[in-house]
Amino acid sequence: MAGKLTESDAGHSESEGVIGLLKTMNRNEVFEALSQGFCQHCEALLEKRIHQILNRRGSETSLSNGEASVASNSTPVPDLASGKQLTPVAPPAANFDILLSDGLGGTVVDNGLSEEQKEHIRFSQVGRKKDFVHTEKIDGKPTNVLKGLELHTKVFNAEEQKTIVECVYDLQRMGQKGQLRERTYTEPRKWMRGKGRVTIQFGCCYNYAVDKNGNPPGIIRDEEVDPLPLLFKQMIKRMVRWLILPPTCIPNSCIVNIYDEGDCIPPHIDHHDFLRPFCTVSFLTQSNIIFGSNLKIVSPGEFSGPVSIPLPVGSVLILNGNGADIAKHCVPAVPGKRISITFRRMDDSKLPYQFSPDPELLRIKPLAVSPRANSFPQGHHQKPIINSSFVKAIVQQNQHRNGQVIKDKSDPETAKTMNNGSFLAGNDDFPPLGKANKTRSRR
Ligand SMILES: O=C(O)CCC(=O)C(=O)O
Repeated sequence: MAGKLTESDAGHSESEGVIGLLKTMNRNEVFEALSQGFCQHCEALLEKRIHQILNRRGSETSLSNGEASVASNSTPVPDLASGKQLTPVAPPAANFDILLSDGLGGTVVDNGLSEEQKEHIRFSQVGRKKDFVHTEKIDGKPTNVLKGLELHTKVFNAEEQKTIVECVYDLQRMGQKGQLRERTYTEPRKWMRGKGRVTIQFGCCYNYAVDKNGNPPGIIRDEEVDPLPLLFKQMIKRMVRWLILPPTCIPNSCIVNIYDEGDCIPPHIDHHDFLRPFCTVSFLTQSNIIFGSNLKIVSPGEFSGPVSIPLPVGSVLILNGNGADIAKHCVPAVPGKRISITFRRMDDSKLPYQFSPDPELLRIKPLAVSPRANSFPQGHHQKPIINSSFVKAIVQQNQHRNGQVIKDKSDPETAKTMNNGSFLAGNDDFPPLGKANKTRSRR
């Protein structure tokens, strides 16, 4: 490679040679060109050069506190006020494109990477587990009832989780003060262990069980709830861009579950008024979700089933295929305060009558990644070529410089086998929504 990068390469003029070509490219194109297809030797050489350049820049920036820190600090973080302003307001285009925070810059030293580069790096750090297997006999046939489940970890970093959780608490306060539409916020009376989960619905009013007006379970088309908050739309955008959700099934509704310690969600299969896949994002406390075609009630808030999957904070669980439609799922009494946000796309024929599609959610494009030679069978789940050792080196270099500790633990998502059993959720487990107890604050 070194030889090829000389300006007077084998009869090529500067404008024709590799250096000449590189000079005609913008930063992102250069980044792309340098991110793929090198042999070990060339990659090592490139890595060495990058280290030299970064070291040089590191010593320069440590002597000046001007431009670099300004550039880093200028990375926009979504305004929590987004939770307060529920009428959708179009954010400035640049902010919306930048997607939450990059988590690479720290607050003091600029890492010299463009927003696009940082997004690629964050994207390459996402853990993706898609090989969940648990075989049960369904209609006499051995069936992997977990087929279609995917766990994507490290999708939202600690800073982003904090922002999202604060936003949820802001929304909860608004709900408690009666500032959200009636069926948006529901805080049931905690009449027994496991039964206190608060829910906040956006995009549609979903009825878990026949309600006081006789509405059957499903989306109530003539009922209005508040639209998706801006921050939640940014989360959706990230999940589509980072190949977690397909662009063919962009969520247009969500339900926020706020669990106190001991609260649960009983075994269920999500209603088919919602398309597949759908997903749930976890915050505050890692909890287990249990899957199986038969789940058993053990005691109030406690359930058992054949497979238990830990949901790390900041992770996204995709439910699709058998994992959404054959296996039931539930979250037993949680060990500590937990928040989850379940994003789902409504079936077009079930949209609320007043629903109008949000333009911000119409044109989300997945991040462009170069497929490896051994590309994955599902086209939208290819590993990016950008995940090479020298890009990791850039990340590590910057983490070192910003004083961050590098953790590279494998994800603890090993599924445990538990007892099998049978269970049918009663109406009692999903009380009708819309009766908010506005007298208590449980934060
Ligand atoms: O809290 C969770 O992770 C699961 C939520 C869920 O199953 C639902 O909202 O239907």
